[in-house]
Amino acid sequence: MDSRQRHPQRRKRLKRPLDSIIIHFDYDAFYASVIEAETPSLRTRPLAIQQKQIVVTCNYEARRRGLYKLQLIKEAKKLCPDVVIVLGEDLTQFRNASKELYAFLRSFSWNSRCERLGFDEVWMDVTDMVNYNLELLNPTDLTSSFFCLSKSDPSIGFTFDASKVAGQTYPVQVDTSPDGPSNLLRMRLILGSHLAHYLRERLASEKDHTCTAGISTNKLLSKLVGNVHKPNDQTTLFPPYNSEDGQDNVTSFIDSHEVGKIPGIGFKTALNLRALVLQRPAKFDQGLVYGGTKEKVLVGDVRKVPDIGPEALEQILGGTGAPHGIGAKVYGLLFGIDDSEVGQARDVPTQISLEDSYIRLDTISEVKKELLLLSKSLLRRMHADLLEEDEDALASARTITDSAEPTETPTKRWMAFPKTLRLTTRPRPPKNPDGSHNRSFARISRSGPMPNFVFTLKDDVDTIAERLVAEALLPLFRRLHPERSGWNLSLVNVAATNMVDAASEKGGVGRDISKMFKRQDQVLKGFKVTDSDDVVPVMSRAAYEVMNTAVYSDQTGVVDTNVHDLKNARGGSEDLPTPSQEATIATQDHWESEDEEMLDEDRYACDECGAVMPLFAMGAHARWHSDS
Ligand code: TTP
Ligand code: MG
Repeated sequence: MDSRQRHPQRRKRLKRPLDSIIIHFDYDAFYASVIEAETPSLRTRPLAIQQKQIVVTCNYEARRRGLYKLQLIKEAKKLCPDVVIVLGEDLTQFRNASKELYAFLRSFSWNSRCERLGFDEVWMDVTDMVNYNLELLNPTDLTSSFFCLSKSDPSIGFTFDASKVAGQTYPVQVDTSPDGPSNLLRMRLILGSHLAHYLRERLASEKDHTCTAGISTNKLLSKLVGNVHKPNDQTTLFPPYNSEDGQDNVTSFIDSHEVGKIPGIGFKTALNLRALVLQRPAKFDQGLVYGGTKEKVLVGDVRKVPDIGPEALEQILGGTGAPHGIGAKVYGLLFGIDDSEVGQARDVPTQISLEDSYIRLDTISEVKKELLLLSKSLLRRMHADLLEEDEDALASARTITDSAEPTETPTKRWMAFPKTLRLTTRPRPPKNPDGSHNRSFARISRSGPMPNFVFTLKDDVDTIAERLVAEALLPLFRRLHPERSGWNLSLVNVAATNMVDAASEKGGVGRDISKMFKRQDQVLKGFKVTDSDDVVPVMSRAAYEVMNTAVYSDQTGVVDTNVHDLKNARGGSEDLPTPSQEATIATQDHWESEDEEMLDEDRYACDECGAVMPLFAMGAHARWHSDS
């Protein structure tokens, strides 16, 4: 039965909301640029960053010589024998640089709507700054305008020519005359383009990083339009944005994208959409790292499917595992409509999670060793991400001396504390009767309260880690795998979740560790930790009252994976796989749910080494095995 018969509704043209102005930043060759900032002489050399056997990124000099992201190191060396290769397995310096650049951009924001995706992308909702400056424009003298960066100090800002857009535009030829159609939106986008230009220049001159920017009315379009001119450039998606007949710039822009390149359309959804258009599965190009599919199915092709609409898409894409309302969401995306908000800046991640993958992990003593390594990394990350300098150290010290924890060193304090410790494993299933392996297998997890002793600052990380393994992780492990042997794990993940914002606690618990411990004890007593695979701690009424100002959120925090893995921070866009390491920063909306969608079903494990990756990366990975 074809889709027309099943879904007899009419095709609708959607109206695009135009209220917001969003800038998307993507740092150029980010890891390479971090290395170059440290060693500027490398700027003129071809430079590649290596993780496992793969070039995760390379600078633009290397790209000029034919190198590309996710190329095998071996090939890169063959192509460019003088390439400088730097190991990028340790993410610390990239994480730090990312935080610093993000803080810099955020410092300009008025509304704190500033959201990071992965390490090297940031969206800023600059609607308020743009609208404020729109009011300040003098229509009779646009060429010498002043963009005000502070509402309280009118002298802070920069001069600019508001009769012209800054940087590039999509389409190339645009009408900038002051009284053409879409005048207001055009002016607001022009203001956004100048702000983006200014911020990019400051980032380059003060932080030594160039970036690429996209300016439009939502997260989706700003991210996509930024890609039009890379690197070190910017592109504004120019009006008209709406039309009766589809003759607007958004339609022509979005229609030319392959469906798998649309952030928010995950790997599986893209497969389904291609199959919908082709009426059969699309052919894959196994040999390509970036691969995707041999048969490109464009957004425009999907929109032309007869009787396509939100309900039809819900029927095709909905079902087990798919988020509710996926049909309406995807239908909107096909029109370039994305109503997800730019997330409010957050100082702490909502979750910290670390994992490693294994070819063989099947004895308790090995498991203990790995749990210890993961626990040490987890604790270091908790210290790095959740502690801040305590300016009130003396005051805190006085309080602490009266408390049960008199020897705490009060120079740092917890900004947030995770209430739950989660252990996840991915056991390899036994071989099928015909000797084959299942390609993808599921993760299972158990959770329990995070023990209080992890928050102490008087013991070193190694000591706390040992205790964490013995007293919390091994008991969780035994619940997951009660048998002493007979299992073989391909992955272990240790996570600190259910982050509670200390500053939002009544009475400023975050300022006083001893009080926090006491209160946390009370709170944790209220947990009913269940044994389900998807543990959501349930709080008693009393515990809820203690914690009534706390923030509960399921947003993903930070995940570092030391495996060949998918860069699942990428909002479901399938052109950005990560072969080795990943870092995920919280997002609050469908960008993340798509990632979640990718997490288990769309990852495939290599039979040979257990490395996990999306289907389209498997060809390259197999090639790597045969080469190595
Ligand atoms: P990207 O933004 O994809 O790449 P880039 O910033 O290096 O280059 P571009 O100029 O094209 O934007 O990724 C950001 C960083 O993430 C990159 O510097 C290295 C890291 N990364 C991985 O760890 N794994 C991957 O698979 C990719 C593609 C990137
Ligand atoms: Mg980048």
